[in-house]
Amino acid sequence: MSALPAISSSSEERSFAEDVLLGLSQDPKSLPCKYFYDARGSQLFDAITELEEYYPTRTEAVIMREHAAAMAAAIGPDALIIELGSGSSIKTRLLLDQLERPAAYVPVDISAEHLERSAAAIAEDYPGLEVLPVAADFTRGFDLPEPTREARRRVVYFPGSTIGNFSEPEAVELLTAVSQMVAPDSRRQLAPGGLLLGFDLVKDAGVLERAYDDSQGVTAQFNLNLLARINAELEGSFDLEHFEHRAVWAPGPQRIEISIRSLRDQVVRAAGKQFRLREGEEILTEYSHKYTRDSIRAYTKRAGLNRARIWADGRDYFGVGLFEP
Ligand code: AVJ
Repeated sequence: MSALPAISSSSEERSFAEDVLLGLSQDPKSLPCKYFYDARGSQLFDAITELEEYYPTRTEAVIMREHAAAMAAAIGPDALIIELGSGSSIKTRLLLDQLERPAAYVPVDISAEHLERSAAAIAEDYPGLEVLPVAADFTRGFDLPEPTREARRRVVYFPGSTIGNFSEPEAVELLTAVSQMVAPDSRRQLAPGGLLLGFDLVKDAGVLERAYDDSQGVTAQFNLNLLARINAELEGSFDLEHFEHRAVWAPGPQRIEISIRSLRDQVVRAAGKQFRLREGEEILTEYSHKYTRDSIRAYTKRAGLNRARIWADGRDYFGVGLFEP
């Protein structure tokens, strides 16, 4: 067994109620974006990926379609593929289609039910591939199952620019934990492994803001759904009519900052406590950091992944890089 250590900032085993009470008691108020993904939130995110304005998902899939063969050649045969995320997307298949004799595929996802479904689908589509699902919040660390067939190296696949949800120190912590997991290991005859990482590139602020504040208001529903979830699960009293979605490009920290803004002075209840919100006050709900080739390489180098090979789409909107020790 080989563990991916937890990153310090991840909420220990704090419950939804504890995270909500903690976040709404802070100034500025905030709520962890991982709570977006209840059943309704996951449906809304799937709808977001189809939106014209939301380019990341389809752009990353184009990169995988065009370059997965080169990525697979660089990864080589008999690799153990560990995906941070359940692998329910086409991108995973585009990679698995090209890999030579992968030793096994280990999808890691916080939602056991979602994981079960997508792991079964992959196992069905790739009958010769050992699929070893791990239900875990990867920021809390997890143990790696042993594949039946010896792997030559370990490669972590982390698509979707989900790395963007982490602040710089958290991202470097996570990348460092990944770097340790894919490090060479003479006892197991493991050669140095790698990280195949999807990351969104810095671009025109208007393109970025439209991707997170679409004209149909689907992202607004996705964001405000978090309040509906608090109402449903924590006896919340949020009236969604009195809040609005905000998504703004912050050029300094190079991120989209998503928040829920109160449209009036109001007092709300959640998880048994009352909270005052002033008119205009914002509850931060998500950061989505954007990178340049230089900035993402600075992060991965700090994590001990010094070599990089980067593929991008024709508009240089999105990047996928193979980062190796
Ligand atoms: C799933 C975290 C990659 O940051 O683009 C999409 C989530 N938030 N629209 C992103 C998201 C608003 C998405 N990630």
